[in-house]
Amino acid sequence: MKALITGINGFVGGYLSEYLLTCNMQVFGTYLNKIDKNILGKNIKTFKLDITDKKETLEVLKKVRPDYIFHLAAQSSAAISWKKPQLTMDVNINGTINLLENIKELNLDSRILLIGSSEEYGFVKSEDIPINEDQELKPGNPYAVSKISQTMMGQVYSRAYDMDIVIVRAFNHIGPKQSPVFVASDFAKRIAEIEKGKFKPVLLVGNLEAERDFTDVRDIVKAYYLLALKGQKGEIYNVGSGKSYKIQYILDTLLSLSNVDIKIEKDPNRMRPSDVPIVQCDNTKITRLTGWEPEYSIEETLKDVLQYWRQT
Ligand code: A2R
Repeated sequence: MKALITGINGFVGGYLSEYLLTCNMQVFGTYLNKIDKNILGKNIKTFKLDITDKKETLEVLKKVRPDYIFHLAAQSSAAISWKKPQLTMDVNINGTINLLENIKELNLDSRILLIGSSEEYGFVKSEDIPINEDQELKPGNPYAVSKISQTMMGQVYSRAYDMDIVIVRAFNHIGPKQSPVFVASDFAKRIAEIEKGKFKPVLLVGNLEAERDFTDVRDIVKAYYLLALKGQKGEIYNVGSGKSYKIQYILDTLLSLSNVDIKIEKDPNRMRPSDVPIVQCDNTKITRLTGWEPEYSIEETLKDVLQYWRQT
């Protein structure tokens, strides 16, 4: 079976490609900029592709004719979406439309997994926690709006053209190699740098009270694989651990793994006034369908994240 991963060079793409190879899939991937040398060494054929270019996208699909498409390519940061809303819409919405239109025009029967985000739910009230797939959508940033559009286009194309599309709403994922724009990587990277004597022992933090559902990226990619195999056409599935942790717990766990004495200072620039207090996934739908369960504990994941930054 042939699997095409758009955005193979990203955080999730690296783990997903490794996992699919272990499942005996033939893996193809697209990247926008420079390809990671770790991917180059593997048995994976890669294509340079800007997903906003419909013709380029067509060429890749014609060459691969994939059985499965894992559409990860995106402008994936909510923070960047405030600075680059047009780019975010272009890549996340028009890029997805290019992909879907080309698959339709080529008459491919590929199963397509569109990766959306828990950000689509946005401002959820505490009584609606944990969040299930029927929750009303109240997006709080341009990224969330772009992913809502992607999800809705997926449902519309699945219904109107009978395309084999399955939609994911992924909650926060963490793990080694994640960009330090995300909180756990940010803390771990700075702790590792302090340990190496590169900075004085002070860690700047934002809102430590927010509670988020963190899942190890190595568990996330298994969920994507299972949904590719078993997901129902046109359906949306939450992917998240079902447990939520305060950012304070992430910080305390990382600090407990280090021997250096670090002073914590609040940084007003890192405070987001619109932070939703709790995000927690109701994962009943995916667990019932596939039996998926996360295997990594948050403590194991954080240990691996800190270890990664120590070695980097
Ligand atoms: O710059 P590159 O080569 O690393 O590629 C990025 C790729 N990408 C694009 N690919 C094609 N055409 C574009 N115009 C374009 N813009 C960006 O998407 C990058 O490697 C990949 C996304 O990877 P990350 O930013 O690391 O996201 P992550 O955490 O792997 O998330 C995967 C998916 C995304 O759809 C998120 O929105 C969702 O899961 O949560």
